[in-house]
Amino acid sequence: MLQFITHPSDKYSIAEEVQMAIEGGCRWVQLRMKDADYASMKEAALEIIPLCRETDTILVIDDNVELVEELHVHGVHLGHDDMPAAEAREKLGPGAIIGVTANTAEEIIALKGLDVDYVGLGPFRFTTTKKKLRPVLGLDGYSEIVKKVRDAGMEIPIVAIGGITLDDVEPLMKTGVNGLAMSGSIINAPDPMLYTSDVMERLIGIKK
Ligand code: TZP
Ligand code: MG
Repeated sequence: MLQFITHPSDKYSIAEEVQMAIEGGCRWVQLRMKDADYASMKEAALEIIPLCRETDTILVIDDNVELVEELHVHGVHLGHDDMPAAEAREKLGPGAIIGVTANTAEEIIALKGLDVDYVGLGPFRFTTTKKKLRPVLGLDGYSEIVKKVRDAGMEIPIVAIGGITLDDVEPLMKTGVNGLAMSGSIINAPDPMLYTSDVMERLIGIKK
């Protein structure tokens, strides 16, 4: 599974980015607008909601539980400084998708018993898309963390994130992660739609 994460770009609007990712075959979008206020996030969300609905694309919003509640999108992605997952679950109800960011096995294992749907584990490598980056994990980091989490009896889907490009799809999936999240490599590709479809093709070729 591929999650496309939006990021401000000089070339495209948020809606254009999402349109290209969807046309390339991606069916999971995270609306991430780090420096935006509530109103501009809402405006972008209202533009992309129809695109997502028409194509059965899952839409989660970064940080903003209130906007998820207001617009009834599928769910929220919560970072370290955001609302605790249990509180978000209480607000959004049992049907919402809740994703949480992690950098270590211990952080994932600490989620045991909480109703969290997936973990975004990273960064894989250095990236300029996120500020205050935590230590990079590399392929070995993913293999170790996935093993520890599974040994702890947790089956929670793990999504790799951070600096991921097309050529990383196969080696990363081999570490045992369940999916990938990508932003910059898609947005900055000469043809984001084609790049997304290449990623999707490689993902589909990998039996999980
Ligand atoms: N969390 C960890 S790395 C990252 C986030 C949101 C940025 C992912 O974007 P890119 O451009 O694929 O590195
Ligand atoms: Mg956050």
